[in-house]
Amino acid sequence: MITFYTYPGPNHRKARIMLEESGEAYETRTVDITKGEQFDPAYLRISPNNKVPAIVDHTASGDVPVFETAAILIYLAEKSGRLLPASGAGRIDAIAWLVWGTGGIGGTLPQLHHYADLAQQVPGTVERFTTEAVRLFNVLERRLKEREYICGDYSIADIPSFCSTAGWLGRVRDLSGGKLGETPAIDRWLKAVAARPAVKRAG
Ligand SMILES: N[C@@H](CCC(=O)N[C@@H](CS)C(=O)NCC(=O)O)C(=O)O
Repeated sequence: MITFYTYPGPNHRKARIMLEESGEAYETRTVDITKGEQFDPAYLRISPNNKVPAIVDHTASGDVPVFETAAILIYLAEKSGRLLPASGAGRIDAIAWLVWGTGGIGGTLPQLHHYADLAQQVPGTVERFTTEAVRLFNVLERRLKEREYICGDYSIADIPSFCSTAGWLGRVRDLSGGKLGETPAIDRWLKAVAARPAVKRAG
């Protein structure tokens, strides 16, 4: 049994999709980050970076805490034997694109979200993060023109990028003022991932 510590937000969905994909049994515990529960000393022993999501796997040999979304996805893939090649070039390729999805797209879009929604605009910031978001979506479009999913077969590499792209592609296109063109490969991929039963269950 796995305990899933979370609060609704962008990273919550990524971990939840993988919990559903893995087939592992889990229970959900809310950590209300609006009330500061992420700083509770008991929670800091699970997630020392005071963020959600985190999991604790209650195994026969003891509890295994895991924090950071990318690490949670790798852990669940290894435990379940799903969505990550066991070795070789395919494995490191999936990990590289997983990190790109959490750190690249997943790192840039919340910044854009923050600056674009400020009542008082900070000169240059929206343009800077929009330019980077357009670049990242162009990288993704090029990749998906040549493959059905980011690493060929559907894998943990798709999950973070899917969550961020599904939520943000339209807004980045609007903010870019025409600099982000049509993205037919991304659009096809978004539909394919959204249609997966585990993704639907995760909500
Ligand atoms: N690098 C972390 C980021 C997680 C993150 O930013 N979580 C946010 C919610 S989506 C959070 O816990 N915020 C609470 C806080 O900053 O105190 C990951 O990928 O898991």
